[in-house]
Amino acid sequence: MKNNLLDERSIDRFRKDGFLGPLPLIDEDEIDEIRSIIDVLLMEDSSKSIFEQKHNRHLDNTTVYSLSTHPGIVNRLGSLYGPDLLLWRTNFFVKDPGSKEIPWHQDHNYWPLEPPIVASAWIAIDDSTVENGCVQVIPGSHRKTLPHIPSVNNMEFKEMGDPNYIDETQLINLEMRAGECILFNERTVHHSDANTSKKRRIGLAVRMILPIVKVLNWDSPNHALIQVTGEDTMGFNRLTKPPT
Ligand SMILES: O=C(O)CCC(=O)C(=O)O
Repeated sequence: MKNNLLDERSIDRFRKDGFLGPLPLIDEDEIDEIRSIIDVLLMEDSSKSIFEQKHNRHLDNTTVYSLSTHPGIVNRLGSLYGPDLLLWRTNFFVKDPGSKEIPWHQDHNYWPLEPPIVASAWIAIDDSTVENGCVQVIPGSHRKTLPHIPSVNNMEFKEMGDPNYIDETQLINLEMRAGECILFNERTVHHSDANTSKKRRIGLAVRMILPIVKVLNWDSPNHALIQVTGEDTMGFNRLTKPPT
């Protein structure tokens, strides 16, 4: 695919299913090198809380920034959402052996975005399999809004999608080789099981928004976004520069 732009069939599939992938992004040698940098980044660091270590490292680390804004992410999302993209957040999802289940959910439920439109790219840093808790999605689930209720069974999040509205028989396991990615949107119902294997599973989730989306300041008032392509045609949000 030229310049990583999506063809019409892929665009239609994203519209129909609410996700796309796994898609190739980074080759094996390069992801091994990136992983060794990430391993160091995620090591315990007494100057940072666990939250600070795992979230928004694109703001202070050039490797995470380059990975988050790889042309295979930006151009594919550009094919779906147009040329004006702002990098809002990045999150490392680290599933060590024994890590808990992440409940079925829709991302828009948790986030301070108005209107609640956000595109996610989830990049596999380690191989991601059924055994170590790969991401699972329900195709077409993005067409409805799901009620969320308090989580049960010691899940990773405090709220989960109401099971009465989720048809788990339709789930797709998105097993990925390290260096592959998936794309999904704010309403795509997704989940991952507890990691019952002996292998770690790390993914980097990259969240891009459009200039029309205002990030409300109820959870991180000082957070700033980075314009990765096009123009910020609205000026609703605080911007900053990439790390150097
Ligand atoms: O990494 C996972 O298991 C879940 C990821 C997720 O919920 C997300 O990226 O929104």
